[in-house]
This record gives sequence, C-alpha cells and structure tokens, in this order.
Amino acid sequence: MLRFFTAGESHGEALIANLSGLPAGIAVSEASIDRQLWRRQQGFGRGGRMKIEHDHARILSGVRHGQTIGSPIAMLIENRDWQNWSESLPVDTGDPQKHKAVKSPRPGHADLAGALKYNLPEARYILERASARETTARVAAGAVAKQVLEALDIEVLSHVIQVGSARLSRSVAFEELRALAARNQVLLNCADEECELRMKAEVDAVLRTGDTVGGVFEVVAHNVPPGLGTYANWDERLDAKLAYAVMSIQAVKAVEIGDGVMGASVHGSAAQDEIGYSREEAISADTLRSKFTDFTRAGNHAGGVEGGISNGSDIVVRGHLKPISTLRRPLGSVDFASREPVKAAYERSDVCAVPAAGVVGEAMVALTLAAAALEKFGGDSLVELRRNYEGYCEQLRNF
Ligand code: EPS
Repeated sequence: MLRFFTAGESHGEALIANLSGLPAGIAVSEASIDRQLWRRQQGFGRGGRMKIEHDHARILSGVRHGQTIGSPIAMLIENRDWQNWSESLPVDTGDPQKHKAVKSPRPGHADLAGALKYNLPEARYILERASARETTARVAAGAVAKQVLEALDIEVLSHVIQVGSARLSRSVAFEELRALAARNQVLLNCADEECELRMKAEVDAVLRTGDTVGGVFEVVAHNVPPGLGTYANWDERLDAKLAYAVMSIQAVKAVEIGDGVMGASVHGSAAQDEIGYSREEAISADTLRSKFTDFTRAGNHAGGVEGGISNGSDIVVRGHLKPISTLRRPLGSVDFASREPVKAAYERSDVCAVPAAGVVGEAMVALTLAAAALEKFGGDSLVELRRNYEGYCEQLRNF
C-alpha cells in the first residue's frame, strides 16, 4: 500500500516527506525531484520567499544506487529562511520577547478556526503549518510517485487555464503540456501566449491594488490504462480519490473532473462521449483512442473516469483556487487580545500561486494514480509490477 505523509512548518528548520509502499527497482534521483521542486517555485505573482529558497530534496533512506530498495523513503528539504526565524520560533522555550505573534486573523486563512481549535491565543503556530509551504514536501513525494508511473509509461502534467477573469478558450494537446513543463522560464504556465498575457494583466492589476487573484489549474494524466478504481464501494471510486487529493491543496475550493461543471447545464446527449470501434490506423482528428484498445470516443467530457473507473482517455482534474487570503491591503478582522476591530495581519505572501498549485496538483494526482496502479498491479519489484501490467495490457488487447 502506497502511503505518504509530510511534516514541517513554513519557518521551521526543514520539511520532511515520508513515502512507503514502493516496489524495489524504481529509478529515483534527487535531480528529477529537484526539477519538480523548482517548477513549484515558479510563476508570476510569487512573493519574496521564493527568492530566499532553492528547494532541494535530500533523500535520507529508501533509495540506493539510484533505485528504490523497497524500504520507506524519507526526504528532507531545508528551509533557508530558518536562519531568519531560529530565534523567534525556537524548538526550546527561547526568549518570549523575540516571538512574532500574528495578532489578528486573516479572513480565509486557517488563523481563526485554527486558534479556536487548538486553544491558542494568536495565530503564529496555525499559519506555520497551514501555509502552502507544506506543499514542497508533497511535490517531493509526488515526484517519486511520478517515477513509479513513468515505469508504466503514464505521464502527469498541468497547465493554468484561468487567472481571475482571464480564461483559456482553446483545447491544449498533451505535447503542448510537455513543452510547457520543459520550459526554464515560467510566467503563468499557460500554453497559449495571448491568454498568458491576459493572465499576467490580471496579476499586474492586483499587484497595483494590494489585492490577490485566484484561478484554475488543470492536471492531465496521459496513458492511464482503463480499469483503475472501481464503483464497487463509494470510497474506492477513482474520481472520488482524485477529488479528495486535489481538494486537500491549500486555497483549492472546488475540484472538477473533466467537464463536470458544464455537464450540469447541458442535456445528456451533449455531455457524454460517444463510443466507436476502429482497427484502422487512421481515425478522424476529433476522435480519441487510447493505446490500450480499439474502442474510440467522440470526446472526453468524462475526464477519463466513468463509473469511478479510469476509461483509458486522459484523466483531467481541475483545481479551482480562491485568491490567497493574505492581502497587502488587509480586510477587516478583530484583535485576538482586545477583540477590537482592526485590519487583518499582513505577512509577506504570494499574490497569485495558480501555476505552483498546478504543480502540487500534479503531485497529488500522481500519488493517487500510483497508489491505484500499485493496488491493481501489485508487485514488490519493478520486474513484477511490469509483468503484471503487461499481462493486463495483453488482456485488454484480446478483449
Ligand atoms: C510558500 C511559502 C510561504 C508563503 C506561501 C507559500 O512563505 P512565507 O510565508 O515565508 O512568505 O509565501 O504561503 C501562503 C501564501 C500562505 O498563505 O500561507 C511556498 O513555499 O509555497
């Protein structure tokens, strides 16, 4: 069983990712993990923190000579900013005078709900863990999950389809996502240049006004075989697991599979993907066929999942992000101590993090798909996993 968890606080010494349940023999390198960490740090609208950090995952266990060995993987990512916080957030009691309290909760952040829950007089410890800094560790774990999927020829990538009111109106081929992911300069991770400039204008506007802006990222998983997940029990449905995973990302307030939102407002005839069958190499340009069978589909409104099972089409998951809740022109709040009305606390923050959230979305989708694939195909080694996977692919071809 693939399991992972993270530890670490935004301004603590380091973040930790723990991952267990991987077969032996999967190629893993720190360089490939660091590439994903770098991608998470990019995007127009990030705050000053990204100039301080150069995230690097140090693998402490579970990988030897460039391969998994079947034992749990532990990774450590140092927070460079810790140098600036070691006196105000020490593990020991330290000097209370140096403590940096967060005296008024930010609407939309975990500050107030967390302080009430943990019975704390102010919000410092709350935001330290609620912060999206934690997603660094998820991306490290997700990078390893991506390597498991790569062994099954499955790729998971993302792009930004909306920032504020600037929305992408054309479809994007998977090759375009590969080209986006290979870029060494990231603006808003949108495949369409004209739309990306409209997105940039949205960020520029909030930079001027001291506000923040949200948007929508889309994660696409390519070459996922039909048959992951099941309708047999509610909690085994693949779409439910994907939604859970993506909804858990900081600032995500809605998750959509395929054209789920649009589907609610059109008739059934327009919402489904008609089925065909063709053994011919050449099929019409708007018809879709996976590499697994000769069944074809007229589209992918379903986002690659029907009845809680992957159907062989690309899996498409969208995360809708609300604007970040730390505003340079803060909203109304209340002072924790006096209960008097004040402005919400302001700490250095991002004004737009949609491209970064997309990379986190990739990690969460990759972890979910890797878990589902290991559940279906099993195996304690790459050889065993591949053999089971190829046997199943042959079964699909002979269907
Ligand atoms: C983040 C690092 C944080 C925040 C951001 C995510 O760094 P700092 O708080 O030191 O500036 O920039 O978190 C939030 C936007 C938030 O509201 O918590 C990161 O590494 O992604």
